[in-house]
Amino acid sequence: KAERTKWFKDAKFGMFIHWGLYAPAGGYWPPNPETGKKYPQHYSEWIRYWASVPEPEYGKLTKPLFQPAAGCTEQWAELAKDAGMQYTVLTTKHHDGYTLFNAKAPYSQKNDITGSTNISPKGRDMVAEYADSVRGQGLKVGYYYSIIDWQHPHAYMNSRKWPIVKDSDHSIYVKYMHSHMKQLYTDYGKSDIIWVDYSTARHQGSTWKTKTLLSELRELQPQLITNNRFWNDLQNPYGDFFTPEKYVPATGFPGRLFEVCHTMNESFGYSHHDTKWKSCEDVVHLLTDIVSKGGNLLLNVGPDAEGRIPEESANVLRETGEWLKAHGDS
Ligand code: FUL
Repeated sequence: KAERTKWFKDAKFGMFIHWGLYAPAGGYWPPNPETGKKYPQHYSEWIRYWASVPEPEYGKLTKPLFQPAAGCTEQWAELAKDAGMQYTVLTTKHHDGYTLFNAKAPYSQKNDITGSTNISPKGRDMVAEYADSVRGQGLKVGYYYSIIDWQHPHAYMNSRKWPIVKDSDHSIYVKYMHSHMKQLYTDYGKSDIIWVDYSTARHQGSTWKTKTLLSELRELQPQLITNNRFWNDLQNPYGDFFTPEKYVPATGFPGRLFEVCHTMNESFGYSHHDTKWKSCEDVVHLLTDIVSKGGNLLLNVGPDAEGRIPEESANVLRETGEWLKAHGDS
């Protein structure tokens, strides 16, 4: 294990990228900053939940609003490199259930939802573009995947808010989710991190069959390291690293690897109204505080509907890279 995680321990600084259908909504529903209602909650990637958006309205965000510009992932990777980051993690599927890849596992019957979860534009695969760009800069590649799923009719979380299926069969969702994750670590070359997201006992961890899934993923790619959110509760002792979210544990986690995930403003997903940007000084303080406690910083950017990282955050990240070059030891 020490060998497997060595690069991660040394890496210190990575880029988190939250990008999906919540980007065109940008914290408003209907998805328009002039006419929509503003949802002031910090996590814009939760808009589907905050505004209780059902199908088919939510899926309509794909066309024509979600419009990744050609080469946008190249810009992300260059920026990560310029900022002095060593790795990146992209949301391949967030809680809203839509995927940036063309998932081979389709929705299953016994429900009214048809069609694909794929939001990549026709003829493109944003996960492939991302992985190529990031590897092209010599950085390590990670995928965030949400086990929580507000779309799939047989996922627990879905039935809590949108009771679509009466006789919900959770095993259908488990198969679906396993297939997605295996696809991610089969079709996109050698990768480095599994960043799974769900975390509380409420979501009934043991029923996801994560132990089986993890051993299957490790068989596919033995070098993979994983966060601790495969299991119940953020403080659980499993996985390769802990994942404190938007806070720095006072004394770190002695004897354990950890990675603080934090945001450039308040939200992870793109938000039109969240302009509380950190300065370069803020980022340097955060990074040095975490690193002095033995952890990594996974700092988030939220590209907009066209895949552009807001200039305010891009500028601060470039400045941070300059600072690191001048003051860092590598
Ligand atoms: C949380 C999610 O609910 C947030 O939206 C975000 O992705 C964060 C990193 O993890 O659990």
